[in-house]
Amino acid sequence: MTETLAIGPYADTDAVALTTDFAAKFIANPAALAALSEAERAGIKAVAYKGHLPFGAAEMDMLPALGVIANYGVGYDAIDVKAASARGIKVTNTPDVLNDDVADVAVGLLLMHGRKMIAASDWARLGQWAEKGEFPLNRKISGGRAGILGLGRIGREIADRLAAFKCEIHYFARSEKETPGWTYHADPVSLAEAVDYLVVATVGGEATKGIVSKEVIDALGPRGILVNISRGTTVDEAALITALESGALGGAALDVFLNEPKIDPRFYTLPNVTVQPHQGSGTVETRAEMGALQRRNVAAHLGGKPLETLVN
Ligand code: 8YV
Repeated sequence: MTETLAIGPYADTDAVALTTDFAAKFIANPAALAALSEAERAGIKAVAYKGHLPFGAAEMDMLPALGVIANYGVGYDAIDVKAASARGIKVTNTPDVLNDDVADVAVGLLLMHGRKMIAASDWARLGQWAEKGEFPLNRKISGGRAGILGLGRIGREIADRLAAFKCEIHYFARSEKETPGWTYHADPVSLAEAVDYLVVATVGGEATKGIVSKEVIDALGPRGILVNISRGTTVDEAALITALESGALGGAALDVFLNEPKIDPRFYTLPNVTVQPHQGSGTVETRAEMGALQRRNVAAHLGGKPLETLVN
């Protein structure tokens, strides 16, 4: 009987590898656990988890032999780590391998938004270039004042990229870091006041819920651009939409939302919003590395070896 349960929407390559390496059993989401027999659940020692649906104490209690939850992703806010630790269950994630891709999407979003590249593409494709002439002038991004909220591994990659775009770099983090001439702000409001663009790169979860508050949004102001590649939960979305509708905030370029993929439909109609479908780490190359790291953690647990990227 299989010892590994793969939960979530896996790409074919990962599904094949999980099958080859562990003869994994697949279920679509945590709710599908209930459909497994008691004997099947009792045999599961490792969960390879993918997705953003909550995986908590109730799910863990259905898997009495579970020893590891190997998450496919750096963010593990969907997993109740406290509940896992209380049950002696290890949690692992996939840090570092996705830093470049997520940072690329953050900077890409800022450029797409400021330079109105989606509308400009439509202008050409739909014949307006030939009919009406030049696309309307838009907004210079290079050389602006950029704020990074959360200067972890991904935040640093974003800051490095924006520094290469000649931006002034400001940041907020829990503590001041060793940085090459960047300006530290002790709270998110003072960070937002100091910048033209605010890029949210902090972890998700309870501790950062709504850290981009109405006050932060108001401080960013009518010319401000909010970029979010972290989690939908980090932003007060109701305040964000109100500010975008009234013009209190200039614009937002977002890869993450509350209630993905059924996000608030107003994001699709507001003209000052650029939307990406949570694709930060979504390249063939990076997803292959994330899958491989997840599987190394599963293999390490099943083989009684130290886990590579342990969270708890
Ligand atoms: C997801 C992510 O893991 O790493 C993260 O924290 O948000 C993503 O890379 C990916 O969408 C698969 O669910």
